[in-house]
Amino acid sequence: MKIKLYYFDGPGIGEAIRLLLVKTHIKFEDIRLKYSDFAKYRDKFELKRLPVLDIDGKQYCQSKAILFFLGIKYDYLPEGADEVYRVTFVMNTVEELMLKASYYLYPHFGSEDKKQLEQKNFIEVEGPLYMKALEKMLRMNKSDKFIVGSKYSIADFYILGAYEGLIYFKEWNEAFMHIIKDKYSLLYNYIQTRRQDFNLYYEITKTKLYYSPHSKGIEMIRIMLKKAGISFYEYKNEDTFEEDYLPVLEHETCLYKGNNIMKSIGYAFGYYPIDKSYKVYNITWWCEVWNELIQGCEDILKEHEDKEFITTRVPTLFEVMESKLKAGKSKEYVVGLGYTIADFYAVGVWREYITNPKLDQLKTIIATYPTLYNYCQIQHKLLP
Ligand SMILES: N[C@@H](CCC(=O)N[C@@H](CS)C(=O)NCC(=O)O)C(=O)O
Repeated sequence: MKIKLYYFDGPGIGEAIRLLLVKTHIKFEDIRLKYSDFAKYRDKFELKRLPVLDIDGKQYCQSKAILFFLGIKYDYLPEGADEVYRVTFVMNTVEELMLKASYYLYPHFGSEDKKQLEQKNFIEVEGPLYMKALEKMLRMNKSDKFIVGSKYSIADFYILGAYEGLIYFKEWNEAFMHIIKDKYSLLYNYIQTRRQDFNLYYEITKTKLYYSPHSKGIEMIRIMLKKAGISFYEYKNEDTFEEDYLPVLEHETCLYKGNNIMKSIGYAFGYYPIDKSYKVYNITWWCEVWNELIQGCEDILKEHEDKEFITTRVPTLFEVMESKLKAGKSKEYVVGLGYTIADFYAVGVWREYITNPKLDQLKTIIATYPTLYNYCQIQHKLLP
């Protein structure tokens, strides 16, 4: 079963669906479109709005309908009439609350006086009305760890998704968070407890790797990030950044293009030691040779070139790599006695190109260079 979730790159009404899928350990492609690009995709979707869940090509839309659908499928819907009423009550209340909160951010009346009036009304009247109703629901429930019943229901995902929106938008965060914490502590504590179930997911979504189907050498970046213990999120249909800048890694700052990403992250984690010039030379040597191989393979895959590159140039490249590896300090690492970015390049190329069935001759050729072949096979198994 292939599942894709289309939504924008932010929490919003799609977040509850993401959380349900994450909690259930369902593998899905989390396609996060940029709003500015949405016009290009809009007509693909029945109601021309997101979120849309695509299961093996069948589309499901309307966020709450999707949650009920997944809720029944994965057992997040209680059975009794009373509990189903409470789940639906919570979801509708949160939905209305968020709608009114969005008027707080973007007041629909133009003048400044009315804006202030509307915001005052939300803080003093509307907000408390809905928040008290939610807190009452939690107080009446048999557990204060879940909003309805004593296990996850779609209402919990709905609340958590909305809460992420509050954190995400600075103005909301500043305006509402202290109120929720001070006045609705039961609700606040429940959310904090539940949110811990998603620590890993939120950690992962902080570092973002953007690329497009045309980007090259993504696997080596993945290997390095995993090796460095950095969790990350992949955006594989990226088209906001110009193709020439891809891949892009957002990790504290934005790093552009594969080789720069490898060097910057590699340097930060000790995989690109620039204190020794001979090491820099050797690492660069290996990376350049792998890059040449990548370029040649890409040309073949794009059918810009016939397989002559493989039969003529590749044996030469493997030959020089074989002798350099043999002459090195260790047969386990290409430079020195520990991992460097050159090893990540090697295994990235092994996984993306050498073992690619469309480039079948490569594997036969490399097998004739035993030191290089063994090194690649061993590191492919050892590296994440
Ligand atoms: N009732 C729908 C609302 C969908 C909706 O309005 N989605 C917004 C994003 S939160 C959207 O797709 N906006 C794009 C547009 O209006 O062009 C649902 O719950 O799924």
